[in-house]
Amino acid sequence: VTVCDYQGIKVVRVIHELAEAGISLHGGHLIWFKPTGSDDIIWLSEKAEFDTTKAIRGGIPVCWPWFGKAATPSHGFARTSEWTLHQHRENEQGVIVSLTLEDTNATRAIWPHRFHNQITFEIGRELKVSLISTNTDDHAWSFSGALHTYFNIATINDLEITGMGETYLDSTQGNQMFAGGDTLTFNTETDRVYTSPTNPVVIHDKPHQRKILVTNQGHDAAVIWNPWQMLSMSMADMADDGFETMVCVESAIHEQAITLLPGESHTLSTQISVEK
Ligand code: TA6
Repeated sequence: VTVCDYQGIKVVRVIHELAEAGISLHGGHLIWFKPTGSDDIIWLSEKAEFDTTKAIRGGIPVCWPWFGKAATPSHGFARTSEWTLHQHRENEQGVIVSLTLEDTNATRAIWPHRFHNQITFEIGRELKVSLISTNTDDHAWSFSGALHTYFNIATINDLEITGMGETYLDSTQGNQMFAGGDTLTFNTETDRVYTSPTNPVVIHDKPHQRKILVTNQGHDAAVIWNPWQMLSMSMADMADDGFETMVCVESAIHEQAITLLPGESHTLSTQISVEK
């Protein structure tokens, strides 16, 4: 485990016999994960901008303390904050790296609460990411958020996702609620919040002859997003055809923001494994 300079930002680089990973301190953001003998599981935009005022396009952005455009900045400030490397250690399953983020004058100007966040990455044959949020203030506060994982896929035109539950809010259709959607294929912009999530969500990547299993905890929604061509073209940090090889499957707290009393903690996690 070393901390190195990567495109002008600090990245915790993990090289282990079971896997390799890179975690940016900017955003507390995992930007690559590659189990030994496998392709990259996580998608990182070829046009990603490593600018400390922006979120990195790809990887696992940490959306916190809110999801989406509930307030400004969009998806909260955690993904554009500088996290601190707390500790790293090894066990039989691989390497565990933890980063922390606490409130500052700047965060309290946006969101007036004291907090302690710890994000832990368990890196081995599988990847588990756990975000533990603790209320260190003297009053209760509420939050939502997401582990907004971008997955690397062969092609969005030959992809199926199952296991995310039946009902969903469709952001491309005025957030109307729909039902009956437990198998999803893609032929247009897709931005859905599955509101009764089940586990695991399975990404069937047939050309790669693999399934990616995503098991979430501490969430109340599974979000699935692909921007398709028009939106890809409008994003400076995404190639025009970038949408073809990515899909986001997110562990999200959406509907019911979680309320923490002083001293209380909540863990939001996502566990990612690959089956041939
Ligand atoms: O999780 C889906 C979503 O909220 C979409 O609506 C889309 O905007 C995406 O996240 C990316 O958001 P960003 O702020 O990173 O451009």
